[in-house]
Order: sequence, then C-alpha cells, then structure tokens
Amino acid sequence: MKPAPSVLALSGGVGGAKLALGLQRVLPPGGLAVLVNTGDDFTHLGLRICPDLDTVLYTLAGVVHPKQGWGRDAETFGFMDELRRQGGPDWFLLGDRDLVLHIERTRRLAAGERLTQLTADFARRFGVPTLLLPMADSEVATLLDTDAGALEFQHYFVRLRCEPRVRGLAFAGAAQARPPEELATVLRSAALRAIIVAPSNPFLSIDPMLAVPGMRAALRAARVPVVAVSPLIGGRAVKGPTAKIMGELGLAADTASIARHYAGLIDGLVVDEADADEARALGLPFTVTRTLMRDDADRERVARAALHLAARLADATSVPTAAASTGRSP
Ligand code: FO1
Repeated sequence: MKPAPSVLALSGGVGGAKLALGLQRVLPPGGLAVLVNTGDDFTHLGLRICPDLDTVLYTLAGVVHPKQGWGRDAETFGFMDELRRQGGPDWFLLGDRDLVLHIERTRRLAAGERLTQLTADFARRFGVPTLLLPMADSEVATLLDTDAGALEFQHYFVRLRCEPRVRGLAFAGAAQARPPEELATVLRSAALRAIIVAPSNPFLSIDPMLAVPGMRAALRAARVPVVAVSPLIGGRAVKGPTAKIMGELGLAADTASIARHYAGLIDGLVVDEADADEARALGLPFTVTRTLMRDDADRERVARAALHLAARLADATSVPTAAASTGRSP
C-alpha cells in the first residue's frame, strides 16, 4: 500500500509544477499530494482541457516540453496543421500526443467518472507516484474583467497574450464547487506534516482554489505549517503576468504584498535572496534561498528550503510531528 502523503502542495501550471517536481524528488514515493488549480480549464473544440493538471502531470512524469514548461516533449502537430487547413480555431495549440489526454478526459467525464478519479488514473499510467488532486470535480472558470471586456482565462492568457489590463477577477462555479473527498483524506491524515503553496500566480492560480467554499478552513484545520514560496524575485515574476496584474490591481509587486495577500493562510514564506531585506521587515517567519528553478538541483533546493521552514515552524509551535522529534525535514 502507498504511504499517506506527508506534504500537500498547492499548484498552478508551469512554476508550481517545477516546485512539485522538486518536492517529489526529495520525498519518498507517495509522500506528496498536489492540489491543482482548475480555474484555467475550458471546453475547446468540444474537449475538456485542464492545462494546469496536465502541466503538473507531464512535469512529474518527466515528459513535459522542457522549454515551454507545458505540453509534451517530442510532440508533433499534425492535428493542428489539419485544423488550420480546415479553417478551425488555431490559437490554442494542441499537440497530437497531448490531444489524447483531452479526448480521454472528455470521454470519461461524459461516462460519469469524476475528474479526481480519472486524473489519478492518468498519473498511475504515467508512473507518477504523487497524488494529483483537482481543486474540485465540478467546473470552475476563472473570468477576468479587463479593458477588453470579460474574458475567459485561456482567451486572456493565450489568445490575447495577457495584454488586456485586468480590473478584477471572478471564479464562476466556485460557490457550488466542493473540495474532493480525497483532499479531506489527505488533510485529516496523521502523516501530513506541511502544506506548501507553490510560487504560482496568487491571483490566477491559488485564489481559485481558495474560492472553493471550505477550502481555506480545511487547509487550516489540518494544523500543519502552511508555507508559501514567493512567486516574485526582486519585484518581477519569473514567468507570466503576476507583477503586471498586481500593478493593474493597484498593488506593489513586492514581497509585502504577497505576504498580505496570503495573510491568515500562511505561517511562513520562502523568498529569493534578492528579497531578503524586504522579508526581514515583514514580521513573518521566512527563509531565503535562490528561488529561480532552472534545473532539478534548483527544484530540490527550493523544495528543501520550504520543507525546512515548515519543520522549523512545527518545532516552534510544538505541533507534535515526526520531524520535530527526529530533527529531520518532513
Ligand atoms: N500556452 C500558450 O501560451 N499557448 C498555447 O497554445 C497553449 C496550449 C496549451 C495546450 C494544453 C495545455 O495543457 C496547456 C497549454 N498552454 C498554452 C499553457 C496554458 O495556457 C497555461 O500554462 C496555463 O493555463 C497557465 O497556468
């Protein structure tokens, strides 16, 4: 039998997946569960597409496109070429191998399977030892209120390349959504030692999860340290529109804004060396490392930094954990 996960990570797409891979590499097989944003999901060409789930899956399976950070490596685009020839919508790239997951997911959902179940089966078939959990089985859609009108996430992100100015965000369907029962099992388990919020976009990737009723309370009720890895390095996002959106929402793109955004959820923050001075002024436990994750050594280093901070916090509050009694990281 697989061991119960000792760590739960919250992740969006590319950046979060890198930390998830670091965590998977430093923990024993089965030691990690990843709760994944599904607010980016949409139905396109009749197919149910779950980009963040697939990005995390491909990354943990070692088959992600190394440069893009999403989609498959060694991909071909025969389908897209033919779709273009037929005048179909070609703004969202679907590789031939990648297409199989969308087709299978759509078929299995229509047959009545839950997203959580079929995602776990995909992970098993890819040989991924980590438990992948969508934030909800029902559909939730991140909608952006922008100067170009109301936009579904992928239209804003891919079709319009994040160019419109964002005025606000909404998560359609979130109020009716519920965290999957499989998440409750992880959170109630005595094996759980830490919850790590990956350096994903707090507004686009983490907030949709926290918008699911009961999610925030369930995470806190686990009574383990919650540690976030800041998505900013010296006021800039490694990839994606985090800093741009923060500016558009009237927030300074700095560590203090990230800490304030996660207030009430997190107990500690991992920041980049460039942000060490800023972090010192926060009054929040923190640790410093280089948070840019270019290779596996980087991913493991950031993963270990987050786990060590969580273990330190568990010691400090004398939450009885194995880490506290043995001095090991979770
Ligand atoms: N991102 C792009 O920038 N362009 C694309 O055409 C694109 C297609 C795509 C297809 C499948 C998939 O799983 C992801 C895809 N992504 C694409 C990435 C995706 O839009 C974003 O990484 C996430 O939604 C943001 O986390």
